[in-house]
Amino acid sequence: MIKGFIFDLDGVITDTAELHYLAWKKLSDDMGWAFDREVNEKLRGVSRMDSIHIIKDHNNAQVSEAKLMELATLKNNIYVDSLDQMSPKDYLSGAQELLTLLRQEGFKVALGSASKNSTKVLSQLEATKFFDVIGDGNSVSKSKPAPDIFLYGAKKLDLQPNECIVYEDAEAGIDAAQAGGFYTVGIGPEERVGHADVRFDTMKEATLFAVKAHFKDLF
Ligand code: B16
Ligand code: MG
Repeated sequence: MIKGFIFDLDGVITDTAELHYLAWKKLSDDMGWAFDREVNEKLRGVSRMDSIHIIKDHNNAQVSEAKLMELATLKNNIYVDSLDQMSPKDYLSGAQELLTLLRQEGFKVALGSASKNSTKVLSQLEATKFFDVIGDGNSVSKSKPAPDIFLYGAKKLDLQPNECIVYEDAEAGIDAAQAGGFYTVGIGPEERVGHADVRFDTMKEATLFAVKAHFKDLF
């Protein structure tokens, strides 16, 4: 029986990818590093420190771990400032409606994001009220594709993984949820999340009705 839902944040509830892109781009420009949207796509669902390693490697740069942490902090300051412009108009289409319906139907709901800034993002969206548990980059040390963040959410919801459906837009996110024994809904193209139990191009299509229709024996 499905009793709970666990949602990734960026790419599922809202699209912070553009703000992450602008902040990494500013840092890269200041460093004289190459960085474009293709590289940014590789950072989807990836933790901040793993992200800066990907950018450093892309540039064949030699930088100490201490300096990388300093640079990641600089990027984060730019990113966090840019979150001030977010508001409830920035839900991905369909996300707010789904969260509202899950509350009405009495499902338990957790966040399972790699971001250490999820509290601020949810607050800007006025979405905090939709979540019983906030699992994010501050909750666990091993990031996706390790299942830890979703296992943390399920445990806090007092549910088993096979009682939860995870919504994810990243390949590593679907891998993480499957490694933990969760049912999965992939948001995005086949080549990215085609390994999910069910896939939708956008959140708008990933309604409770559509998900119930797919997992009909579990409701
Ligand atoms: P922060 P998600 C991820 O969010 C983003 O997709 C990824 O680009 C970002 O690096 C990561 O959060 C960490 O974010 O720097 O705010 O801690 O998709 O896991 O919600
Ligand atoms: Mg994501």
